[in-house]
Amino acid sequence: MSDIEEVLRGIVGPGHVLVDPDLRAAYETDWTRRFTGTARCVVRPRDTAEVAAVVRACAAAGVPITVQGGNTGLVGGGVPDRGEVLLSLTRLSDLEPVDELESQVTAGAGVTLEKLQAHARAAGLDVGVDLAARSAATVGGMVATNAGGIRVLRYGSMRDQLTGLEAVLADGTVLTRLAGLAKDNTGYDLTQLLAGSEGTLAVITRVRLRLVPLLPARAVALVAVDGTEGALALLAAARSRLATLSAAELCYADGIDLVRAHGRLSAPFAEDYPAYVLLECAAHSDPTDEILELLADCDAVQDATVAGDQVGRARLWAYRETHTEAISAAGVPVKLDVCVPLRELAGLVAELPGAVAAVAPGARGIVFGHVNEGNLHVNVLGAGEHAEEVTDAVLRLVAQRHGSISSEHGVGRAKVPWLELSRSEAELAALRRIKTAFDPDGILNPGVLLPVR
Ligand code: 2HG
Ligand code: ZN
Repeated sequence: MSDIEEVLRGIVGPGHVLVDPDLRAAYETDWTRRFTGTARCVVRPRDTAEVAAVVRACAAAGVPITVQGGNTGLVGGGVPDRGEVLLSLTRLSDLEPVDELESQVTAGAGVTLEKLQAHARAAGLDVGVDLAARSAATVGGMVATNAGGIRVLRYGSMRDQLTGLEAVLADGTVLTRLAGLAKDNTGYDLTQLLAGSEGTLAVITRVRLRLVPLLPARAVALVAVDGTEGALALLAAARSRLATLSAAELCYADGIDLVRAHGRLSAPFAEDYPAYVLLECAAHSDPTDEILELLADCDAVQDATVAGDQVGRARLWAYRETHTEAISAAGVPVKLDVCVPLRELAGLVAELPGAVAAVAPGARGIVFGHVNEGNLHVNVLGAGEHAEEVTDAVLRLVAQRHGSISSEHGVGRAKVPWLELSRSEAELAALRRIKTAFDPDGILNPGVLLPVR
């Protein structure tokens, strides 16, 4: 038994240092099954003080750490590479009462989004971010990766909800900023710096989030359109006419076919169409009429179905939200999460199949995403040994069209070699200087976001 495991046992108790390969396994492979590595051990502290002690002990022993939340990330950022201590934060699950005066809440990093939603809703409020992995994704990981999801259109991504946090720095120092002040102009914004830093600068242990109104009346429309251009025309109409718009999602015929076969879902319409847009409106009073009027006036609409009740809404959302699980059931995909300016979207979608076929014959790309942000999830099945070439081909097309190689999932381990397509040399140098200032010995998430020095 090596020294560091003994020291960690002394900090978190023997039951929370997992060395047995069978016990480590669930932490060592990510949700997609594409990224896998070996941890020296898994350590599960229960509070900030234990996290700080773990980080201090690892720093003293020169042992690197991989930080993990709900392990729902899709770019390999939370799985170990080569024998790191895997620091799992799921036991940091304290949830403070909702601060109704400020409309904010403070939560431990390990609280799942679903638990936070239930907590906020019980107080008549809601969480601004929502995403399909809600039952397992943890708020610490969501802040660390600046998660997006299906409501970015209305409330922004995770960093926009953030009013403060607590984090452990690489030397074990605890940084606490949880007052949640609405205005606080006192120099560098460390809270925002840590959002999206993917565990490379500090370990986030608690977050303070602003909450949004709980909107009880919702209506969802699944709209058939003739392709990407039609989807964009509908989006423009929806953005200008629907004050209560809270989601605008895009999928295509091949994705719908896969989802239907996987979930045994009936066809949404009597005919098949090239593309589909899901719109959701949320308000205090029923927004159904508003949606129906828009659909009646918009030439891009080929057919549409609208649901206001909970069961009907869930039925329509399933066509979009089960893409990820249906794709994973068909194989281990190469997942690319990109965005381009909206004027480039149709051109990109049109050239994707050719670009994929040129480097990985027989592979197929399923495309879906958050159309409002020009954010496409390009999932390529059957790439086999050509995963790198597929990634390279798609990300270069995105860069040529002035887009980002990671729109909402982060860089993780998966996109590190392509970061220079989205960041200039000057920016990369600045990022490296920030990393060195926070983590001079490179013990936090080595190989994530930036290459190991
Ligand atoms: C979504 O929008 C998630 O459903 C997952 O970001 C995307 O599976 C994916 O590629
Ligand atoms: Zn997404």
